[in-house]
Amino acid sequence: MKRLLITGAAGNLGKLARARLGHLADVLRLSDISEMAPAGANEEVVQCDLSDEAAVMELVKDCDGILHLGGVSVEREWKLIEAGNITGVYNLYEAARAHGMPRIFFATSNHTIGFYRQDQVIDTTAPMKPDGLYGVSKCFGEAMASLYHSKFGQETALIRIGSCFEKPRDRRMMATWMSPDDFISLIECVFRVPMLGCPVIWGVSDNDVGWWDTSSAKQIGWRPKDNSEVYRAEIEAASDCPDADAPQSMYHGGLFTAEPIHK
Ligand code: NAI
Ligand code: 15L
Repeated sequence: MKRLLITGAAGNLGKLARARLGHLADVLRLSDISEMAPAGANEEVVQCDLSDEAAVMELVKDCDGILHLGGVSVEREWKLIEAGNITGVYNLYEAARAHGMPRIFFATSNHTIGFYRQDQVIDTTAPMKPDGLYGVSKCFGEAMASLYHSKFGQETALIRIGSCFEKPRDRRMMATWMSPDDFISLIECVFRVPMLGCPVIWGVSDNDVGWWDTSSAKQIGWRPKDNSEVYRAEIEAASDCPDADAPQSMYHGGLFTAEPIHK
Protein backbone atom coordinates (compact mmCIF):
# COMPACT_ATOMS: atom_id res chain seq x y z
CA MET A 1 0.00 0.00 0.00
CA LYS A 2 1.05 3.60 -0.39
CA ARG A 3 0.52 5.04 3.07
CA LEU A 4 -0.09 3.24 6.40
CA LEU A 5 -1.17 5.35 9.36
CA ILE A 6 0.04 4.16 12.77
CA THR A 7 -1.71 5.80 15.73
CA GLY A 8 -0.16 5.44 19.17
CA ALA A 9 3.26 5.55 17.51
CA ALA A 10 4.96 6.85 20.69
CA GLY A 11 3.70 3.85 22.68
CA ASN A 12 5.23 0.43 23.27
CA LEU A 13 3.56 -1.37 20.39
CA GLY A 14 3.66 1.72 18.18
CA LYS A 15 7.45 1.92 18.45
CA LEU A 16 7.72 -1.77 17.64
CA ALA A 17 5.45 -1.38 14.62
CA ARG A 18 7.39 1.66 13.43
CA ALA A 19 10.66 -0.24 13.61
CA ARG A 20 9.40 -3.35 11.83
CA LEU A 21 6.67 -2.44 9.36
CA GLY A 22 8.42 -0.20 6.86
CA HIS A 23 8.01 -2.95 4.23
CA LEU A 24 4.20 -2.79 4.36
CA ALA A 25 3.81 0.66 2.79
CA ASP A 26 5.73 3.23 0.77
CA VAL A 27 5.17 5.72 3.61
CA LEU A 28 4.45 5.26 7.31
CA ARG A 29 2.44 8.14 8.77
CA LEU A 30 3.14 8.10 12.51
CA SER A 31 0.89 9.82 14.99
CA ASP A 32 0.48 10.21 18.74
CA ILE A 33 -0.54 12.86 21.27
CA SER A 34 2.97 12.54 22.72
CA GLU A 35 6.22 13.50 21.08
CA MET A 36 7.76 10.99 18.68
CA ALA A 37 11.25 10.58 17.23
CA PRO A 38 11.68 12.77 14.12
CA ALA A 39 10.63 11.36 10.74
CA GLY A 40 13.14 9.10 9.02
CA ALA A 41 13.18 8.07 5.38
CA ASN A 42 9.68 7.23 4.10
CA GLU A 43 8.06 8.46 7.29
CA GLU A 44 5.71 11.31 8.21
CA VAL A 45 5.27 12.35 11.84
CA VAL A 46 2.03 14.08 12.85
CA GLN A 47 1.39 14.91 16.51
CA CYS A 48 -2.37 14.78 17.07
CA ASP A 49 -4.90 14.26 19.84
CA LEU A 50 -7.42 11.63 18.73
CA SER A 51 -10.19 13.65 20.38
CA ASP A 52 -9.58 16.56 17.96
CA GLU A 53 -12.11 15.86 15.20
CA ALA A 54 -10.63 18.19 12.57
CA ALA A 55 -7.09 16.99 13.20
CA VAL A 56 -8.09 13.33 12.88
CA MET A 57 -9.98 14.09 9.67
CA GLU A 58 -6.76 15.54 8.23
CA LEU A 59 -4.62 12.73 9.69
CA VAL A 60 -6.53 9.94 7.93
CA LYS A 61 -6.56 11.70 4.53
CA ASP A 62 -4.57 9.81 1.85
CA CYS A 63 -4.04 6.71 4.02
CA ASP A 64 -4.66 3.21 2.62
CA GLY A 65 -4.54 1.41 5.95
CA ILE A 66 -4.71 2.28 9.64
CA LEU A 67 -2.93 0.44 12.45
CA HIS A 68 -4.89 1.87 15.36
CA LEU A 69 -2.85 1.52 18.53
CA GLY A 70 -3.48 4.98 19.99
CA GLY A 71 -5.51 5.71 23.10
CA VAL A 72 -5.51 4.93 26.79
CA SER A 73 -4.14 1.43 27.28
CA VAL A 74 -4.84 0.76 30.97
CA GLU A 75 -7.43 1.64 33.61
CA ARG A 76 -7.52 5.45 34.11
CA GLU A 77 -9.98 8.19 34.95
CA TRP A 78 -12.98 8.43 32.65
CA LYS A 79 -12.06 11.80 31.11
CA LEU A 80 -8.87 10.39 29.57
CA ILE A 81 -10.55 7.19 28.43
CA GLU A 82 -13.44 9.15 26.93
CA ALA A 83 -11.10 11.44 24.98
CA GLY A 84 -8.82 8.76 23.53
CA ASN A 85 -11.00 5.68 23.30
CA ILE A 86 -14.55 6.96 22.83
CA THR A 87 -14.41 10.36 21.09
CA GLY A 88 -11.12 9.34 19.46
CA VAL A 89 -12.58 6.15 17.99
CA TYR A 90 -15.67 7.97 16.73
CA ASN A 91 -13.39 10.56 15.07
CA LEU A 92 -11.27 7.82 13.52
CA TYR A 93 -14.23 5.95 12.02
CA GLU A 94 -15.82 9.13 10.73
CA ALA A 95 -12.52 10.16 9.14
CA ALA A 96 -12.12 6.71 7.59
CA ARG A 97 -15.65 6.94 6.16
CA ALA A 98 -14.86 10.32 4.62
CA HIS A 99 -11.57 9.14 3.12
CA GLY A 100 -12.33 5.92 1.22
CA MET A 101 -12.55 3.52 4.17
CA PRO A 102 -8.94 2.38 4.56
CA ARG A 103 -8.73 -1.00 6.28
CA ILE A 104 -8.31 -0.76 10.06
CA PHE A 105 -6.38 -2.99 12.48
CA PHE A 106 -8.05 -2.09 15.76
CA ALA A 107 -6.09 -2.94 18.93
CA THR A 108 -8.85 -4.06 21.25
CA SER A 109 -8.15 -5.99 24.42
CA ASN A 110 -8.75 -9.07 26.53
CA HIS A 111 -10.22 -6.61 29.06
CA THR A 112 -13.46 -6.63 27.03
CA ILE A 113 -13.99 -10.08 28.55
CA GLY A 114 -11.79 -9.81 31.66
CA PHE A 115 -14.42 -11.00 34.13
CA TYR A 116 -14.59 -14.53 32.68
CA ARG A 117 -13.06 -17.02 35.09
CA GLN A 118 -9.88 -18.80 34.14
CA ASP A 119 -11.64 -22.19 34.22
CA GLN A 120 -13.83 -20.99 31.31
CA VAL A 121 -12.61 -21.28 27.71
CA ILE A 122 -14.43 -18.83 25.46
CA ASP A 123 -14.56 -18.05 21.76
CA THR A 124 -15.15 -14.69 20.09
CA THR A 125 -18.95 -15.09 20.29
CA ALA A 126 -19.00 -15.06 24.11
CA PRO A 127 -20.87 -12.03 25.50
CA MET A 128 -18.59 -9.21 26.63
CA LYS A 129 -17.69 -9.03 30.33
CA PRO A 130 -15.45 -5.97 30.62
CA ASP A 131 -13.38 -5.62 33.76
CA GLY A 132 -13.18 -1.81 33.98
CA LEU A 133 -13.85 1.46 32.18
CA TYR A 134 -10.91 0.74 29.88
CA GLY A 135 -12.51 -2.59 28.95
CA VAL A 136 -15.84 -0.85 28.39
CA SER A 137 -14.14 1.62 26.03
CA LYS A 138 -12.73 -1.27 23.99
CA CYS A 139 -16.25 -2.82 23.85
CA PHE A 140 -17.36 0.54 22.42
CA GLY A 141 -14.59 0.38 19.82
CA GLU A 142 -15.65 -3.13 18.79
CA ALA A 143 -19.27 -1.93 18.50
CA MET A 144 -18.20 1.04 16.34
CA ALA A 145 -16.27 -1.26 14.02
CA SER A 146 -19.28 -3.56 13.72
CA LEU A 147 -21.61 -0.62 13.02
CA TYR A 148 -19.39 0.88 10.32
CA HIS A 149 -18.97 -2.55 8.74
CA SER A 150 -22.72 -3.28 8.65
CA LYS A 151 -23.72 0.21 7.53
CA PHE A 152 -20.89 1.21 5.21
CA GLY A 153 -18.74 -1.90 4.54
CA GLN A 154 -15.75 -0.56 6.48
CA GLU A 155 -13.28 -3.42 7.10
CA THR A 156 -11.72 -3.80 10.55
CA ALA A 157 -9.73 -6.55 12.22
CA LEU A 158 -10.73 -6.47 15.88
CA ILE A 159 -7.62 -7.83 17.52
CA ARG A 160 -8.22 -8.66 21.18
CA ILE A 161 -4.64 -8.47 22.35
CA GLY A 162 -3.72 -10.52 25.42
CA SER A 163 -0.37 -9.26 26.72
CA CYS A 164 2.15 -8.18 24.09
CA PHE A 165 5.55 -7.73 25.67
CA GLU A 166 9.07 -9.00 24.97
CA LYS A 167 8.43 -11.86 27.44
CA PRO A 168 5.53 -12.86 29.70
CA ARG A 169 5.83 -10.88 32.96
CA ASP A 170 3.88 -13.08 35.39
CA ARG A 171 2.06 -16.40 35.66
CA ARG A 172 -1.17 -15.07 34.14
CA MET A 173 0.71 -13.99 31.02
CA MET A 174 1.69 -17.62 30.41
CA ALA A 175 -1.87 -17.80 29.01
CA THR A 176 -2.25 -14.28 27.58
CA TRP A 177 1.18 -13.57 26.06
CA MET A 178 1.67 -12.57 22.42
CA SER A 179 5.27 -12.27 21.26
CA PRO A 180 6.46 -9.23 19.29
CA ASP A 181 7.20 -11.49 16.28
CA ASP A 182 3.66 -12.90 16.34
CA PHE A 183 2.25 -9.37 16.66
CA ILE A 184 4.14 -8.27 13.54
CA SER A 185 3.07 -11.33 11.51
CA LEU A 186 -0.53 -10.73 12.60
CA ILE A 187 -0.45 -7.16 11.27
CA GLU A 188 1.02 -8.42 7.98
CA CYS A 189 -1.83 -10.94 7.64
CA VAL A 190 -4.49 -8.31 8.39
CA PHE A 191 -3.24 -5.99 5.66
CA ARG A 192 -2.49 -8.72 3.11
CA VAL A 193 -5.61 -10.90 3.23
CA PRO A 194 -7.77 -10.12 0.16
CA MET A 195 -11.15 -10.00 2.00
CA LEU A 196 -11.20 -9.08 5.68
CA GLY A 197 -14.72 -8.17 6.81
CA CYS A 198 -14.87 -7.43 10.52
CA PRO A 199 -13.61 -10.48 12.42
CA VAL A 200 -12.71 -10.64 16.11
CA ILE A 201 -9.36 -12.39 16.56
CA TRP A 202 -7.45 -13.14 19.75
CA GLY A 203 -4.00 -11.60 19.70
CA VAL A 204 -2.20 -14.36 21.52
CA SER A 205 0.77 -16.63 20.77
CA ASP A 206 0.61 -20.41 20.43
CA ASN A 207 0.89 -20.89 24.20
CA ASP A 208 0.40 -24.33 25.80
CA VAL A 209 -2.06 -22.84 28.28
CA GLY A 210 -4.86 -20.50 27.25
CA TRP A 211 -8.49 -19.56 27.74
CA TRP A 212 -9.41 -18.47 24.22
CA ASP A 213 -10.51 -20.52 21.22
CA THR A 214 -8.22 -19.05 18.60
CA SER A 215 -9.80 -20.64 15.52
CA SER A 216 -10.96 -17.30 14.04
CA ALA A 217 -7.31 -16.46 13.26
CA LYS A 218 -7.37 -19.04 10.46
CA GLN A 219 -9.69 -16.91 8.32
CA ILE A 220 -6.89 -14.38 7.83
CA GLY A 221 -4.20 -17.06 7.51
CA TRP A 222 -2.42 -16.11 10.76
CA ARG A 223 -0.47 -18.81 12.57
CA PRO A 224 1.31 -17.61 15.71
CA LYS A 225 4.65 -19.38 16.19
CA ASP A 226 5.84 -18.53 19.69
CA ASN A 227 4.97 -20.22 22.97
CA SER A 228 5.20 -18.77 26.49
CA GLU A 229 6.22 -22.20 27.78
CA VAL A 230 9.91 -21.44 27.09
CA TYR A 231 9.70 -18.83 29.89
CA ARG A 232 7.88 -20.97 32.46
CA ALA A 233 10.86 -21.79 34.67
CA GLU A 234 11.98 -18.15 34.67
CA ILE A 235 8.48 -16.86 35.52
CA GLU A 236 7.83 -19.40 38.24
CA ALA A 237 11.22 -18.77 39.86
CA ALA A 238 10.60 -15.02 39.92
CA SER A 239 7.49 -15.03 42.14
CA ASP A 240 5.39 -17.17 44.47
CA CYS A 241 2.20 -18.65 43.13
CA PRO A 242 -0.67 -16.24 44.02
CA ASP A 243 -3.56 -17.63 46.11
CA ALA A 244 -6.27 -19.45 44.15
CA ASP A 245 -8.79 -16.74 45.04
CA ALA A 246 -6.52 -13.82 44.02
CA PRO A 247 -7.82 -11.89 40.96
CA GLN A 248 -4.75 -12.81 38.94
CA SER A 249 -5.55 -16.52 39.53
CA MET A 250 -9.30 -16.24 39.02
CA TYR A 251 -10.06 -14.03 36.05
CA HIS A 252 -8.92 -13.68 32.45
CA GLY A 253 -8.35 -9.95 33.11
CA GLY A 254 -6.21 -10.60 36.20
CA LEU A 255 -5.52 -7.57 38.38
CA PHE A 256 -7.56 -5.25 36.13
CA THR A 257 -10.68 -6.80 37.73
CA ALA A 258 -9.58 -5.38 41.10
CA GLU A 259 -8.94 -1.81 39.91
CA PRO A 260 -11.08 0.95 41.38
CA ILE A 261 -13.03 3.46 39.29
CA HIS A 262 -10.29 6.10 39.05
CA LYS A 263 -11.29 9.71 39.79
P1 NAI B 1 0.81 2.52 25.12
O1 NAI B 1 0.07 3.15 26.26
O2 NAI B 1 2.26 2.30 25.27
O3 NAI B 1 0.55 3.37 23.79
C1 NAI B 1 -0.65 4.05 23.53
C2 NAI B 1 -0.31 5.39 22.91
O4 NAI B 1 -1.52 6.09 22.68
C3 NAI B 1 0.56 6.27 23.83
O5 NAI B 1 1.77 6.61 23.18
C4 NAI B 1 -0.30 7.49 24.10
O6 NAI B 1 0.43 8.71 24.15
C5 NAI B 1 -1.28 7.47 22.94
N1 NAI B 1 -2.53 8.16 23.28
C6 NAI B 1 -3.22 8.12 24.44
N2 NAI B 1 -4.26 8.96 24.39
C7 NAI B 1 -4.22 9.56 23.17
C8 NAI B 1 -5.02 10.53 22.53
N3 NAI B 1 -6.09 11.09 23.13
N4 NAI B 1 -4.69 10.91 21.29
C9 NAI B 1 -3.62 10.37 20.65
N5 NAI B 1 -2.82 9.45 21.21
C10 NAI B 1 -3.12 9.04 22.46
O7 NAI B 1 0.05 1.15 24.82
P2 NAI B 1 0.59 -0.12 24.01
O8 NAI B 1 0.99 -1.15 24.97
O9 NAI B 1 1.53 0.31 22.96
O10 NAI B 1 -0.77 -0.63 23.34
C11 NAI B 1 -1.18 -0.19 22.06
C12 NAI B 1 -2.65 -0.50 21.88
O11 NAI B 1 -2.88 -1.88 22.06
C13 NAI B 1 -3.57 0.23 22.88
O12 NAI B 1 -4.74 0.61 22.22
C14 NAI B 1 -3.89 -0.84 23.91
O13 NAI B 1 -5.16 -0.61 24.51
C15 NAI B 1 -3.87 -2.09 23.06
N6 NAI B 1 -3.52 -3.28 23.83
C16 NAI B 1 -2.22 -3.48 24.22
C17 NAI B 1 -1.88 -4.60 24.94
C18 NAI B 1 -0.46 -4.91 25.29
O14 NAI B 1 -0.21 -5.99 25.83
N7 NAI B 1 0.51 -4.04 25.00
C19 NAI B 1 -2.91 -5.57 25.36
C20 NAI B 1 -4.24 -5.24 24.91
C21 NAI B 1 -4.52 -4.14 24.16
C1 15L C 1 -4.02 -4.46 28.12
O1 15L C 1 -5.08 -4.20 27.55
C2 15L C 1 -3.01 -3.42 28.38
O2 15L C 1 -2.98 -2.45 27.36
C3 15L C 1 -1.61 -3.98 28.58
O3 15L C 1 -0.81 -2.97 29.17
C4 15L C 1 -1.58 -5.26 29.43
O4 15L C 1 -1.80 -4.94 30.74
C5 15L C 1 -2.59 -6.26 28.91
O5 15L C 1 -3.86 -5.70 28.63
C6 15L C 1 -2.80 -7.47 29.84
O6 15L C 1 -3.94 -7.83 30.08
O7 15L C 1 -1.81 -8.07 30.26
